Formats: sequence, C-alpha cells, structure tokens
Amino acid sequence: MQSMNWDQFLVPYQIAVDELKVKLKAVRKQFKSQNDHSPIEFVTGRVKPVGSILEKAKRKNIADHELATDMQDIAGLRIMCQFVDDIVHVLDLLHRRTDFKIVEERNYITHQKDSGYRSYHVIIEYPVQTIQGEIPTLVEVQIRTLAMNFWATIEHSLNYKYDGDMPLEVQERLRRAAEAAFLLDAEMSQLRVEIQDAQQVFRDKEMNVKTD
Ligand code: 0O2
Repeated sequence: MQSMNWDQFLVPYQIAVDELKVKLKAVRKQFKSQNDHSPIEFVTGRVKPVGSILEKAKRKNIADHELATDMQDIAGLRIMCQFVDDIVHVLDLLHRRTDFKIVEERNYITHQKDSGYRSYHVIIEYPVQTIQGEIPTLVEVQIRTLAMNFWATIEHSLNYKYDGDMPLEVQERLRRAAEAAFLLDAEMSQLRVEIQDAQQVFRDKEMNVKTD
C-alpha cells in the first residue's frame, strides 16, 4: 500500500461525490418548486478516509489493484427520507436516470442486519469526466429514513467506541432501539396517510363551496 498515490486515486471519487450531491439536491429543489412533498429530505456525501479504506481492505483481503472494483463504498452518498414510502419513490427516480448505471442493490430494510441496521443500498457506476478521460466510478448510495439514520449514526459511534467489541447489554439495547425506530417509522407512515386524508377532505370542501 506504500506506493499508492492516494490523492490521485481518490480524485474521481471526490468528483463523483461532489457532482452527485448537486444532482440529488436538485431533485429536492424541483419537488419544492412544484410545491410537492419531496421524497428527499437531505443528502450527505463523503469519500472514505484512507485509514478506513486500508482497514477495510485488510479485513476483506482486497489488494490495491482490486480496490476500484471490490470496495464499493469509497464514494458514498446518503439520502435521507421522511417516510419509508419515500425510499421507494427515490429508488424509482434513481432507476429512471440515465446519467449512471445501477449495478447492485442491497435491501437491508426487508432484510434487516442482525445488528438492527436498516437502510437500502444502491451501488451505481457513475462516469466521471477527468482530464485523463472518462473513469467509471462505483458509488454506494444509502437510502434511509430519518429514524433509520438516527439509529445507524448512534450505533456507528458506539461501534467505534467499543472497537467492534460491544458489550452484549449494549447490543441488546441497540436492538430494542432499532425496534423503536421501526415502530416510529410505522407510526409516521400512518400519520402521513392521516395528513393526506385531511388534505383531501379540505380540497373536497373547497370544491363544494365553489359549486354551491
Ligand atoms: P462508513 O463510511 O464509516 O459508514 P461491511 O463494510 O463489511 O459491513 P459491505 O459488504 O462493504 O459491508 O457493504 P454494506 O454492508 O452494503 O455497506 C457498508 C456500509 O453500510 C458501512 O460502511 C455503513 O455505512 C453501513 N452499514 C452496514 N452495516 C451497518 C451496521 O450494522 N451499522 C451501521 N451503523 N452501519 C452499517 P462502513 O464501512 O462502516 O463505513
């Protein structure tokens, strides 16, 4: 790994993250400009730090020359949604785009991880235009609700704190917290239906007043 020129290697990943952040934020802006509910609440992105790349490469036995193909989350985007249904909408929007190719999907929402982790992962191949020409670059897009993100952020910090050796009691608490996050998502989805019903009743009333 000593001979790797990391600055050079990471250039396309940084470009991919920067460009995709702008593009995904533009999706939100379009919904807002139409006065519609945006399925995207906010977007974040990062390039994996070199230390984390090295740690993961060692753990997964990935050689330098295999990084671009075998480590799919060097560039990472995260799309946060208010409601679980919004995730389906975001997926549909991603599938319909022509500026990248979806190469893999991992559904950790229907297939929750043992830790309690829930999120939908989409691996895309994004063509980055560089001064050396086009470089197809893998990017992991994680799509999750605000509740899923809250849980994952806390769990990630605790994992870091315990360096992967989390006490069983903490693991159990996290599983209970994951269950609570799941219930919160379910309640919010229910509430969403209520809100939409209320808006429909309001619209219907307005129509009646106009036709009376
Ligand atoms: P970061 O940048 O610190 O978030 P692996 O890395 O072995 O777990 P793999 O095969 O690379 O998994 O792919 P996966 O599981 O689709 O994606 C890995 C990323 O998903 C992780 O990145 C996390 O961001 C997220 N993730 C997966 N499982 C969990 C989990 O149990 N808890 C939390 N909080 N996040 C999870 P990294 O590598 O942790 O890097």
